[in-house]
Amino acid sequence: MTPSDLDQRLAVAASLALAAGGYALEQFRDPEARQHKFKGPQDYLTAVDGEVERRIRAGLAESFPDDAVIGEEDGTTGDASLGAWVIDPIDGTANFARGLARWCISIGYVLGRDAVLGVVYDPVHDELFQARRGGEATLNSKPIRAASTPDTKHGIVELGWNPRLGLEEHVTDMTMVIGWGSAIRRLGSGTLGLTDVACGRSDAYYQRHIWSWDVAAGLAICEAAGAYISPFFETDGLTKGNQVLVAAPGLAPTLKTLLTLGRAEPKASP
Ligand code: LIP
Repeated sequence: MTPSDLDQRLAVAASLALAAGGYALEQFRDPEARQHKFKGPQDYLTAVDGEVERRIRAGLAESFPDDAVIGEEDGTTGDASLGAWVIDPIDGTANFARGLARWCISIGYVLGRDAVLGVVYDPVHDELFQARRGGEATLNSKPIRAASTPDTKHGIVELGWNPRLGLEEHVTDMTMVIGWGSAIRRLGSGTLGLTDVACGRSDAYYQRHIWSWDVAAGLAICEAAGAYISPFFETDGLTKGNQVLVAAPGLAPTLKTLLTLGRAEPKASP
């Protein structure tokens, strides 16, 4: 895929994220529209998730009818082995459902073992993150870079969690990170956890198991912003998920220790 192909896809993805974000924001402001059910323990689902994914899929099909698409709600269409769009229509669904303003729309493109482009839109704050391989990462068209924080003693680290993971794994990770002198947080959107690293609002995001749609766009943005990104897609991350670490360069050497503990096997698939 040429740089021009990537630029064309990036522009379409940004346009679709902005349009779908306008719809999602209207729904977010309506408590009735935020009614939700559960796909599993602490795994929220709203009607907005499905409608946002439908709108994005329709737009991609119009511009790139031969492209494969993997979405959190509607699965895989097309041959993803040749590259695929990877969509999380609403990341941070629990926050969205409960009226907390920390959620976003995530559209990435994965080619082989690399996330080669990503668009993340936070409609509440009107913040559009985007990047493509070989280009710069931007927030509302302004360049962003990972923080220059020198080490974990001066760091803020977000540890993602979900009930698919065992309590002991999460406690182990918290104990290690606090032991390295970092402050920890868990804010409920893995995608925004990654973009926080890309723009320097935090220094790392780690989660023992997370799905490809949560991270595909954020990984492309973090890589372009100069952050360390773990090899999420080197095994079967696209279909089975994987552990994910993104980190400011000063913290990466220490935090990579977390990766040696290995991917947690989810208790139940979605
Ligand atoms: C969320 C992830 C987050 C994880 C949550 C949930 P969703 O994605 O972004 O990292 O901890 O359990 O999976 O379900 O809101 O799209």
